[in-house]
Amino acid sequence: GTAQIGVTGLAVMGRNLARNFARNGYTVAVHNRSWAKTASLVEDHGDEGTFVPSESVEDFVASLERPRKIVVMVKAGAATDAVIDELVPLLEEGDIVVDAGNAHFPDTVRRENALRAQGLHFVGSGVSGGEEGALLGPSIMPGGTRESYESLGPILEKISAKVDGVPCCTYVGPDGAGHFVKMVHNGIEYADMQLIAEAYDLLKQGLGASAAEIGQIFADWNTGDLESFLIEITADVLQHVDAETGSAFVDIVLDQAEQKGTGRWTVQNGLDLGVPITGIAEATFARALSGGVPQREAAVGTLPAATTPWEITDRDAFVEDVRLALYASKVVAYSQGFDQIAAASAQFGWDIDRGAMARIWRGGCIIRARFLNRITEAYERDANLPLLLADPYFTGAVGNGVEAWRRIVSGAALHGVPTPAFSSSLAYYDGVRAERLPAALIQAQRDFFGAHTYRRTDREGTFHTLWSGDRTEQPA
Ligand code: NBP
Repeated sequence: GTAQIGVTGLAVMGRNLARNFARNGYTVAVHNRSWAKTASLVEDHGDEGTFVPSESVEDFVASLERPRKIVVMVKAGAATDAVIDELVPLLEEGDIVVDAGNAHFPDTVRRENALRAQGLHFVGSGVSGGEEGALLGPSIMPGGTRESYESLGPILEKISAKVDGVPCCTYVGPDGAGHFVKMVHNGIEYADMQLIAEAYDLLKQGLGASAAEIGQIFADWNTGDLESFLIEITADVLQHVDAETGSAFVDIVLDQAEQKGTGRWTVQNGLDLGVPITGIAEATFARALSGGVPQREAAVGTLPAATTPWEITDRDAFVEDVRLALYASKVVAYSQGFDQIAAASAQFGWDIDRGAMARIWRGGCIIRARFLNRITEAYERDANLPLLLADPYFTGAVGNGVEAWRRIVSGAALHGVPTPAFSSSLAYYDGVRAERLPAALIQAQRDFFGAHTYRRTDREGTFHTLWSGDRTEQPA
């Protein structure tokens, strides 16, 4: 075979990835379970580069030069297993299978093990950026063996997004590491979106501002520290007018947020690892609350608010407070996400470079943002940084906004504006910086009812108090 890379699964994502490879000068073998998608790709875009279409998997595999590099871009789950099962008997030692779909990382660990046992490389790769990213340059997070990255990496780097000439693709780590990092990326995306939505709600309820006015505020914010794809599209969406009714588009959209499940995976894993990713969790639950129709119907107009109207005298000062609170909450959400990556990396022996992850998220993906540079710099200063918030830059940047953050969160509570992500982020901030936490009381309670023991502040050792006896203390 002569094709340098193959793509199987030519729905929107695979089709655009295949075109991206071709436009970058690679000869691309293309295949889809049903022929129609392959035919239409070659018909509509055959002039963009060199495609080698095949109707059968056998011909597809035969059309590739060795070691073969095959990107699988089908529906995550059973479809991915079905495609792998079809491919494997046709492959030879050293061939590389890349799963670029949204696999759950434990599936990737399982598949990598199975293929490695057969002498094949399996690369679970996160790909972010949606349809447009796939075509014009996504952020790519490949896992698997380092050996496979030597030949595959340059091709993926070539088609990835570039920021300041630097590719938004790098080797992430063994087996499930790539899909894990993509999962956390999506979790952070949930948090980022929720925080933006809360900022919008605060501006709407606090100022009584219209969607278009708030859109302008977001557009202004996009010229500063908050500059990012999500802030940019928020400005755009808020200024969009519904053609049918002439109302602001956001005002006619049903207020129930859906989810495909990656936020849920992130939260489940946060629980498994015991990492407090409160921003991501609140964002995931906020979507669930919005979709809880029976509960909302039972509560609207029934639960007393006991609020007073929010009288804001200095509009500009309020807008700046919201901006600072948004930035601080956002840093908390990212700090927590990077803690989760560190914990998984330690648990699974992945040795993930967190600074490099921030670097490859600067372009191509949904959370691309100016401030990711700052995260990379923080991990360059200290690769083992225990807490992103404790990096001097972020301590300063967040510290600068703490008073504003408190004004906004307390104002939201007083005036009945729900801000689960802003509030929980501030609670996390205060919790993690507290010299002493009420966890002491919890540990004492645990010792009381379950003899779970405790340690003391004044000397080494583990102890138990005889609560139901004479209440003397014993070494445990
Ligand atoms: P879909 O997730 O809609 O999957 C459709 C593709 O899967 C078609 O090519 C279909 O073939 C193939 N397929 C299915 Br379904 N079952 C199959 C089977 N048993 N054997 C072989 N092929 C099978 O496509 P998509 O929306 O392009 O997404 C592809 C992947 O990328 C997914 O994992 C998705 O989660 C991920 N994704 C990522 C982003 C992002 O921003 N990174 C965005 C969207 C999707 P057919 O044509 O014969 O039915």
